[in-house]
Amino acid sequence: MSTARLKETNVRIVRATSAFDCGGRCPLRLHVKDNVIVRMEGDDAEEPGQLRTCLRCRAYRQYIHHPERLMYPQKRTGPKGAGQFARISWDEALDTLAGELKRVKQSYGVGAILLMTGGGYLASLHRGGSAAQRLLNQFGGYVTHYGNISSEGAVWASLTQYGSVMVGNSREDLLNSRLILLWGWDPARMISGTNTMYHLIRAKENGARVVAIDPRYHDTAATVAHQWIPIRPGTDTAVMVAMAQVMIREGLHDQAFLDRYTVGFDRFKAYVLGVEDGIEKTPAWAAEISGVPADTIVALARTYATTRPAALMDCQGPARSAMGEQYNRCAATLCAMTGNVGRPGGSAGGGLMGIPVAHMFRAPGIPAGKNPFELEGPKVKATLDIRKRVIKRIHINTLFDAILQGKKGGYPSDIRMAWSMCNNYLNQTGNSNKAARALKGLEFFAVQELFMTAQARYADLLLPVTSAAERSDFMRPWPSGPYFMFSNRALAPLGECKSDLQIAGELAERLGIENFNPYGEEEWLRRLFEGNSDLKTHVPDYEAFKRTGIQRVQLKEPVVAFRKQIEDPENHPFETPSGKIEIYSQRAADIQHPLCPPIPKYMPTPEDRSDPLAAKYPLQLITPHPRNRVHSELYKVEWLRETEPHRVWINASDAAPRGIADGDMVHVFNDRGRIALPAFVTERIMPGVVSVFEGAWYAPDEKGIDRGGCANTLTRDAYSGGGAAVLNTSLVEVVKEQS
Ligand SMILES: Nc1nc2c(c(=O)[nH]1)N[C@H]1C(S)=C(S)[C@@H](COP(=O)(O)OP(=O)(O)OC[C@H]3O[C@@H](n4cnc5c(=O)[nH]c(N)nc54)[C@H](O)[C@@H]3O)O[C@H]1N2
Ligand SMILES: Nc1nc2c(c(=O)[nH]1)N[C@H]1C(S)=C(S)[C@@H](COP(=O)(O)OP(=O)(O)OC[C@H]3O[C@@H](n4cnc5c(=O)[nH]c(N)nc54)[C@H](O)[C@@H]3O)O[C@H]1N2
Ligand SMILES: [Mo]
Repeated sequence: MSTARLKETNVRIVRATSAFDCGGRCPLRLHVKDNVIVRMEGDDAEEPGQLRTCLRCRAYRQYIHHPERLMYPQKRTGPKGAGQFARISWDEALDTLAGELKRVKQSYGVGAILLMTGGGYLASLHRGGSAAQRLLNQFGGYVTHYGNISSEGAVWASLTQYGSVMVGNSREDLLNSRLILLWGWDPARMISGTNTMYHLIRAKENGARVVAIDPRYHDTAATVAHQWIPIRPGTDTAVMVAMAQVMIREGLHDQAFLDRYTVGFDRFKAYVLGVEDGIEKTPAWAAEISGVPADTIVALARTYATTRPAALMDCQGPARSAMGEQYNRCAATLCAMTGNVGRPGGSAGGGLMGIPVAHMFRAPGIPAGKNPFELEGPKVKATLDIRKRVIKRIHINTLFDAILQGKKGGYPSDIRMAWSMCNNYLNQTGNSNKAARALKGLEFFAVQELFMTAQARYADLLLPVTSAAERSDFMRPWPSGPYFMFSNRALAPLGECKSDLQIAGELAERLGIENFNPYGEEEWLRRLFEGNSDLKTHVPDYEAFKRTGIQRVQLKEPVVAFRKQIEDPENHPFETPSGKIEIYSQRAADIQHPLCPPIPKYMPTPEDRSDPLAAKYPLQLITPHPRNRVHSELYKVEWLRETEPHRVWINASDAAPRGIADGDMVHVFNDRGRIALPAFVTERIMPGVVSVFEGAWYAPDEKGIDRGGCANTLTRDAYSGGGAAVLNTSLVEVVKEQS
């Protein structure tokens, strides 16, 4: 469209992006007329380097202008969870929330106030959780959660092994690889940095061999893999340990690399060869556990050890399990055994894949070198906030158990009220039925949301918030970057929506906290920019950044994690206590936690295939991330629903004896709950395993059957030794629904 024509039609083009927790960050050009996005376009940069828009961002307009967006404050009128609400004024809403905060503080103390924040909006200024944390800090304190529901296993592993969470290479480095192992990694769906697939496809065209090791034959495997190795959930470590055994027995490992850069390989070797426990971890041993044939393991070990450089790409899905951190630690150990750490075309493993440029997660949740375990006993972690006030934290995957059990269950306090924003944890943490019970029992629950989500239905008070299109903000891409985004405000707030920051500011006035939100958006952003060394380093011209919406960072060469440590070890030790890669970790040993051994190990866990419970619930459930949503976000968008119906994946050999045909309505169940959804009978999942994408909205009917098909109705609210949420470790049974 010509500029003249645009002027005539009063269409503005706004450079923006979304703030979803979606694995990428798409530059968007929003065409706006009369406060409505009428059309959208993606990045207009030339190839290579154009950042292709994903399907979720292509549906952004449908999301922002969805008819079910919350448009005004509401209070509960029916029973808790019934979703019956009536419209109220902002004054009434804010007076109510401020009043409840004061009442609960006065009656029970601040330990009775739970703040729930999450990854709903990943940007700088308007990140809802930050405003609420700042407010409650000034109010006197609160209880909140710790542990990343997402990647705590990988964080633990990377910090233990490397003392750093920056374990990734920039994606164009894949072009230097001769072998790429997609070990529980499906970037065609979860993105892992916009353009990761582009580089993976180019790497394959460049001659790299690609092998997918996954219970599912996923989209990335279908696109680029030469070989698919199906593996039972939770058994990756066994296969990796057996690969180490093959390398050691055949002398294929890089002993010089191990001697120079690592500590503790001998301890690991003793375990692998069975010196420690009398069991040599042979391919036959691992085959029995994992379902991967022994000769496949032998061949994989030989190929991986002799094809250099090779990138073993472990990620977070398999780590979101009952001993998840062992998988990432063992992957990192194989990377060291093959000398691939710090080398172009190689990889360090560790599962996080981030590079230290323009990276959203640059500030790690846990500082390097800190013991990531609970500081005050098994269920509580205390941290000092900026004002040196101790904030008690509960592990994210036991949040609702803490509400139900309080002090008598070993938690820091009895929680009476919760205030929530940017999360849908009832839906997204383990055991949704328990979560629903917990939320019903609260004296008061306030939720700031864009939609009446599964969790929002349990609120006493609902506050409508603006979307990313109604605010300006700085945003960053997921791990691989490298670029910064300035997302320009495209729309005036829709309906009566307010930003989380504005809400916190108006609450502050009611709580007698002064000067909480002293600047307008424009000035806040300027000040944030001035105070952010990362932005200051890479963005030479603020006005140009704002105008174009993006600052790309030109890398002279691909970023390779730990390159300096490998090329110049004398001057660049690893950030571990020993200064080396810790295959044996004294810090882990000191914790003396039986589920967190100092070397990576395979250990059986509750609800794996060896659990006696498997007699009753013989199928292992995995719950990967959905292509057509961001977790539970975008769930209501019709365009996206059409792209992939919500179904349970089941192998034909499991479906047939149960009388299940493709498309049949089935129940997936265990002792925690029961969901109803259609079956997808397919060879794309291995026998004995079923898969339900996470994020569909929990919707129990009058019999308690979750008709929404929320994966977490079936999962456990527990965490591994290293703090990983065990969302991929559940046993279930599947039956055809009786009509
Ligand atoms: N479209 C979309 N993209 C997203 C998100 C989203 O919701 N939607 N969420 C984003 C977020 S917050 C995150 S943390 C990342 C998550 O990214 P990941 O954690 O990598 O994603 P998952 O989908 O959980 O799992 C990845 C793969 O692991 C496989 N898998 C599961 N269990 C096992 C196992 O035991 N062994 C092996 N070998 N494989 C296993 C699954 O089949 C899947 O193919 O994705 C991000 N990207
Ligand atoms: N079974 C299973 N469960 C999982 C996973 C899994 O692999 N399997 N993956 C886990 C992972 S990796 C993650 S990261 C979590 C994600 O867990 P959550 O962060 O709880 O997931 P979302 O569905 O993204 O919920 C974000 C909510 O924030 C709201 N929101 C968006 N923007 C704003 C805003 O600006 N202000 C406010 N107040 N609200 C906003 C959205 O409408 C949405 O309801 O899920 C975890 N749950
Ligand atoms: Mo995540």
